[in-house]
Amino acid sequence: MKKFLAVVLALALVVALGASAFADIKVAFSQIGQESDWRTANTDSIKGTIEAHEGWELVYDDAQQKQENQIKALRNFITQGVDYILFTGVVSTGWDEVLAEVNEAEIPLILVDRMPDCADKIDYAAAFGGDFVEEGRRQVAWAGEYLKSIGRGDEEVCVAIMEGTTGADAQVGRTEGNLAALKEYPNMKLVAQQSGNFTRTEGQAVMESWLKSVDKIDVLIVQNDDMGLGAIDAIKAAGKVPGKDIIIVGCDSVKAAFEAIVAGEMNCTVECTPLYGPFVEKTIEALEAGETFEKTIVHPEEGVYDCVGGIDLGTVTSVLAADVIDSRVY
Ligand code: GYE
Repeated sequence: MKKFLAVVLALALVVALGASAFADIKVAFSQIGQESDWRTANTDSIKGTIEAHEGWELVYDDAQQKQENQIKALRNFITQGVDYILFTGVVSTGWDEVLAEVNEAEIPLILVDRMPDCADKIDYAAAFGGDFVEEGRRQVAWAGEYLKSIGRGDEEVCVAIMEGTTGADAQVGRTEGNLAALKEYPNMKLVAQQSGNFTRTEGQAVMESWLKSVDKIDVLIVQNDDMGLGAIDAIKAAGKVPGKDIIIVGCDSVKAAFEAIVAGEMNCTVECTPLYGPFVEKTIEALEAGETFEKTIVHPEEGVYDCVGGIDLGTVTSVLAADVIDSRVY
């Protein structure tokens, strides 16, 4: 009897070990860091989706904004033999070699958020990211159209652009869109342009220094909401009224920005969704089922939010209502 029990137990152990060795799909995610509310929501969305999926195991790495950490993490993922790699690069250049290694290891690569500039030269299974040039265009176009709507379309206004992390796809694209759109509004004159690194603290510091060194700023374009919220603190501390003395247009559409807009301290935010979890989940399920995707970058739909209404940017502009704010999870 004892012997029989031992055999049964041993068999059960083999089955259990076998199941854990074969059932788990290891999904690795190389995340940039934790610089903003957008990033937190992005991490939560991807982590949460993978962790909740039966049979999937998450291998997560936070690179603390350092490219060398991301390169190390990717090589680690290869050594561990993960089944999928999710990747967003802190900057757009310098990934050719390590992503070629991922390709050589034949680990399906899913690009999310910020694209590497070598995307054309490497293989990837799917890609989801913001249309950053378009977001940048929308920011300036909103300000230009708003100025027209309040009778300031012919007035020379001074514009400051606070950029995201230098060299990040989101910064490069938004700056390109910002500058291209400024050409459409000759009354808007660029007087300052500097990085606030996508963080609230640096946004506040850059604004503080501008308020001392730049003669006049009428419009502040911030390439993410967090920097805008930091700038609001600096503007208030300098005795000026954010949202009135300085028109502020953000990007991301995080809940805190919605609240600032409703409070009249910010004027508009252009949406960029961080919620890639469901996209990633569907993609991996489809790849597991043997489907393949075209090599193309998918840009999820995005809107623009304000409290003004009636500004046509060729995209949906929504007036912030309580239900929109309440339903925002980030
Ligand atoms: O706008 C910013 C974040 O890459 C789209 O990174 C993302 C940007 C986002 O830190 O808040």
